Amino acid sequence: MEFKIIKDLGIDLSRDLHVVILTGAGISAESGVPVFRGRGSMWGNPTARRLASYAYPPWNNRGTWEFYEWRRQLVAKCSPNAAHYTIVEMESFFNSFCLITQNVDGLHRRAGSRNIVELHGNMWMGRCLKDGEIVELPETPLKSIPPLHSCGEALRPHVVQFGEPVLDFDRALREAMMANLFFVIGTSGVVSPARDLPLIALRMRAKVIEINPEETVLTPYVTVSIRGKAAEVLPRIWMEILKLAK
Ligand code: BV8
Repeated sequence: MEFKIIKDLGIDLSRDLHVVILTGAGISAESGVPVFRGRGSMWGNPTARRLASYAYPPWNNRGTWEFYEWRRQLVAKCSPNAAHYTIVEMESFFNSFCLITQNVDGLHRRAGSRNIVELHGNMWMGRCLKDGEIVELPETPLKSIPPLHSCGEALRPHVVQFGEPVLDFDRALREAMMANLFFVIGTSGVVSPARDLPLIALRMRAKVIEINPEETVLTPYVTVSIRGKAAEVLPRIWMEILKLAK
């Protein structure tokens, strides 16, 4: 099934394609990281619901950090899966490639992705509310809650909340506009402006492939939508592309 899809895309598969991948929480589902909406969502967990209710602006308060520290400790026990690693292989194969993720779990970086736009930030980093400096916070449990910046000010999680502008969107937009082949993997497509990127790529005549076990709001618009799990489908699609690429 995937073979025919790739062959029928009607594009010359080669290293020179500009390939862009947008991922959402679903790509980490098979690593054991809960998604945000639908089946297996984080909100089915009463601890997550309770802790999230204490998270509030200015985001460097105790409640916010206890919520993110709970998620950091959960993610620390998870590993990247075959879909994360396939994306690393794709990054080294194509001459122009960009990974854009909505995920804050850091699993793409742990798998080895380098050319990456983390639209919603990264829970393994903190941001100083005084001078805006971003610092790595790799250790869990944190030494103090809230963690402190070297300037003495408390850090907030370097994670974008609703109503805050996403990070590096100009770059993500440029990449979507230049894409010939755009994958959208494991996202419900409900959060903007991330969900606009595949639609912009489509408008610029890119072929857009969606991989998701369920239909999403993007499904009616994409070139082809494959029902399936990222860690199962993406490696098989990648094998077909390698066979066909000149
Ligand atoms: C902004 C915090 C402007 C980080 C998150 C009314 C209408 C339209 C838009 C709006 C509106 N009101 C407000 C808005 C804008 C708002 C928005 O889009 N709201 C939506 C919900 C209506 N967006 C924003 O506020 C953004 N900022 O617009 O700023 C601005 C500009 C200038 C100046 C000031 C302001 C900020 C968005 C960032 C929000 N941060 N969370 C955190 O703690 O993680 S959003 C949250 O949802 C996560 O970050 C997550 O990344 C994001 C998207 O979710 P998905 O990744 O898609 O995950 P989800 O669970 O939904 O879906 C999982 C999918 O995986 C499913 O489809 C499932 O089927 C699939 N799946 C499951 N298993 C697998 C799988 N797929 C493959 N394989 C599997 N095995």
